[in-house]
Amino acid sequence: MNQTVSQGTQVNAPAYVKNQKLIAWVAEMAALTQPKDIVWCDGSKEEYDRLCAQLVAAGSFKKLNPELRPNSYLAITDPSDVARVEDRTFICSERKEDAGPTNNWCEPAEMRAKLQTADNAVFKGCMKGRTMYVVPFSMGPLGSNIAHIGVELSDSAYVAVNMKLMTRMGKGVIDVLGPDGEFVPCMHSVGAPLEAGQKDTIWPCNPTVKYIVHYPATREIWSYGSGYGGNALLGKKCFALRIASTMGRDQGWLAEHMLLLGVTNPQGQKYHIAAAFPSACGKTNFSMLIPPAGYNGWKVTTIGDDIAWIKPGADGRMYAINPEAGYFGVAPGTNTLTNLNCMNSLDSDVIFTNVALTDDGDVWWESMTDTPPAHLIDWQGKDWTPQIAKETGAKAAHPNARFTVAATNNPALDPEWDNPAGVPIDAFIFGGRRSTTVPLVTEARNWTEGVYMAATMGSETTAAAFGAQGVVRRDPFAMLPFMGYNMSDYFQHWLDMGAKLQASGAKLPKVYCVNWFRKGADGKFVWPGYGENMRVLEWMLGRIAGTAQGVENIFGLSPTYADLNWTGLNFTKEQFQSVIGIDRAAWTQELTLHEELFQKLAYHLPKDLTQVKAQLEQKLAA
Ligand code: SAT
Ligand code: MN
Repeated sequence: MNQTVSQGTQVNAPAYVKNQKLIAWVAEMAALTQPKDIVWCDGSKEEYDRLCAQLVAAGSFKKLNPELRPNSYLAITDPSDVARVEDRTFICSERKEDAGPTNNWCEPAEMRAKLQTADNAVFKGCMKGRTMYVVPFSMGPLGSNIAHIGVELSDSAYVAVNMKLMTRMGKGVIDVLGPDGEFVPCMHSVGAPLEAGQKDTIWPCNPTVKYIVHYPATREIWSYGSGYGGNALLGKKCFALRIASTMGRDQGWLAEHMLLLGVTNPQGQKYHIAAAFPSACGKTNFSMLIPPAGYNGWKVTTIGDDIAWIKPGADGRMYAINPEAGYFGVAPGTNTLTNLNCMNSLDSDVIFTNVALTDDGDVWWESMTDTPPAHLIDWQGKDWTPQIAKETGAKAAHPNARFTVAATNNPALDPEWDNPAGVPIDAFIFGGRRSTTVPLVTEARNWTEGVYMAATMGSETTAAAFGAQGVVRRDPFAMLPFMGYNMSDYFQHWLDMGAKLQASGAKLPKVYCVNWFRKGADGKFVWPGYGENMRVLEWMLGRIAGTAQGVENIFGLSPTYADLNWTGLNFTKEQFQSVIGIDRAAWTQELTLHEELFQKLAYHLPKDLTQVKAQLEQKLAA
């Protein structure tokens, strides 16, 4: 073991690191976890290439065919480590009520004992035989007043290279941090120490012990046992949502599970939309939407595909940035028809995880092409042919297989995406995956009804989280797995933010509830989705501008068939009726589910929301 590390004082910090708090923390963590050495990441291309080459040499990365997919890699994980682990995710606030009924809670002292201080604490010596990477990153444009800095310590080179693509990472962040800047400490270990002479696996992780822990009071993250996605890339869900939501509550801003897009109409007017959907419900596709035939002169541009940080500006409007700098998107289902911009983003400089490998050294996943290749190596390393798939149902790619790519690869990237001031939001969209009940689009009549729509959102579960798929669960604001504090207090925070801005004379963003996923009697999606969602967007912009009409229903205001632009699409009145209609019986049932949610969230549940529910019930009964 490296002497300097075991002493816990010398951590080989480069001369440009002036922040003593950071150096002391790295020393303390090295003493706890006992890595064999420490590497401070500078974020350079040389460093990225060197770490990728190391991962290739270790067998963790396969370099893809440089002719077909330049500078790109494939990583295959342990089969036990393929998604976020919600049942192992904890919010450790002092009081259980502050984590609320939607989070796993544990007393901070008890959790610290398990992780750090008890004799058998999991972080003790957990990096033995491994390198500790010091990964400084900024969530948001460097130096933006909406941005915040984090430092992740990780014993995974996979994490270091993914963080390079997903965040602004490296020396520039250390410069902004300066001698006494604040940072969120993010501790990560795959939980697989190596004894002397022990051979490493290609995806080190701990298949049985996992902890994804947040201490909101001290703004710390501790993640153990997983190397995958949101479990391990701690800037994403752990910091940018769970810790940041708490910071937002305390400081008067919002950290949301939302994509951000710009829409420019043929007259050159530009609007900005923030849209919340649960994981794997098409946020990346929506954020890169290509307007369909008949929409000449319209342009959609991407600011972010997953997370938005939103702060009120001096003019009373809400300004949003994308705290991330890359996309960690779902591969299966992505193709040139569903998301051409995304496919073009993936031409080079990509890290793929758990997709299939073609015989000529490229990647493939379900529905990437109409005709699958005759032979593949699937994500579990087995031979795969269309025939085998037919017989056994074996998937070539894991349903939660992902690509990691820098935002700058996206041909539809919005010119303002890196603007430190952010973009002003004109509308919020909330959407779940619902085969029934919820109409294609509904406008809230006011802010409170909008908050109600978001709070009561339900969605069928997807492969993004470990566990059963396709089960409807309430997913308020698409934040259920990502809330850093009590959900009811968060509803109140949204109501308060709206009230405060409205009192200042500002015009609040409009709020919409959408559902692209209603199914017909044949079990197939009725709405074509993807680029055709532009028709719904156009209606919203018309509403914002005061030119588009709609009709009131129980729930809010929806377009009639005549209110949408159908140029270029053959979609009948009957089909439209089946995606927009409100079924009273289904809604009576739906409201009993809202009631169930409200009972669960009764502690601090805002009265405004129970009032909206009472009004809906009255309308339904009328
Ligand atoms: O949290 S992940 O980054 O693994 C993906 C998601 O759930 O959206
Ligand atoms: Mn997400």
